[in-house]
Amino acid sequence: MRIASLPEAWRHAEVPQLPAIGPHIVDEFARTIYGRTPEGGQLTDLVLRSRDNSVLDGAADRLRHHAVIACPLGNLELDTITHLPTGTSSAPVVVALNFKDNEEPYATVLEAGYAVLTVDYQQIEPDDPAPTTPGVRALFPTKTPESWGAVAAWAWGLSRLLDIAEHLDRVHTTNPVVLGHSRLGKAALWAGAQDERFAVTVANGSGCCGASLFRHPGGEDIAAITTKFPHWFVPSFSTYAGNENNLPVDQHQLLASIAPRRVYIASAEDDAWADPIGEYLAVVAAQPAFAPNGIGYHVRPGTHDLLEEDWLHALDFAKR
Ligand code: GTR
Repeated sequence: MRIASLPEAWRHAEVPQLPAIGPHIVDEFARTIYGRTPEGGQLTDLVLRSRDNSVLDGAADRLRHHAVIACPLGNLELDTITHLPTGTSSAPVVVALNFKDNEEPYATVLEAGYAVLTVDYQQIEPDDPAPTTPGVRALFPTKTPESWGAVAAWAWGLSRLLDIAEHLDRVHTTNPVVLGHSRLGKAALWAGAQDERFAVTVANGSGCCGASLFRHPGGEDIAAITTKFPHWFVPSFSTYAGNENNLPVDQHQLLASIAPRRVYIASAEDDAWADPIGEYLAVVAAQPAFAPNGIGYHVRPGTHDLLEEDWLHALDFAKR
């Protein structure tokens, strides 16, 4: 495992008492935290809407597609954007949801040789405890106490982006990367745990219910996250508020569940709400499940953000 400049004080941090790494854990995470992802959701139509930034060879740097995904109770329609490195005929792909209505810049990522396929996360499921417009969860029947929360819906969306990537020119899906920041880092981890097509899973500043350990005190806890974001998880998850030690799982097991596929976790030193030390200790605890270069980590100075340097460290890891 490669760790870039670990803060001196962290070297003495100790992994708390944790549940053991073992098989069948993904199901336990579905039951207790994220909810069960239903079967179904088929890409049925993918229409190229526009190409921007034409360059000399006639290729395009940005492709906008309209995708139709047939679900049991209706269609989910997505407007995606694919950013392509100029001049490449077949680039490896990163699928990532974005917070910014598709308008996030990706220049550095493209320089690293990757294409990025992205969609605004709220096109998949509104980030609202009482949404006024329905998302994908309304397109599947029967709600049960273990039905999926919004984080799982976003994770499902990441898998559908990979379905779309499989149909794109100038992109290949050998060793695809799934990446997310913050709440979308939680979704990236849940997507990586469930969809074995993802070769590399990257979670940046993913914090509580992402990479950080529930049993390491600090930052956001179950009481805080389930009060503010009850729609993200199964309703019964809130019964573990203030009772973290009785939760049957902890997040090092989620990281380990992705092995032998590769995982990269990134933290920021002053991102106290995400508990960066708890993220680091989860990586330490998960490490035995991975091959030598199977899990990577960095912490950088600064606050809660997905910076160019975070992308570059992650993609450098992904390439190896
Ligand atoms: C915070 C939330 C975190 C994290 C973050 C984000 O408000 O408490 O769990 O997800 O939002 O997504 O920016």
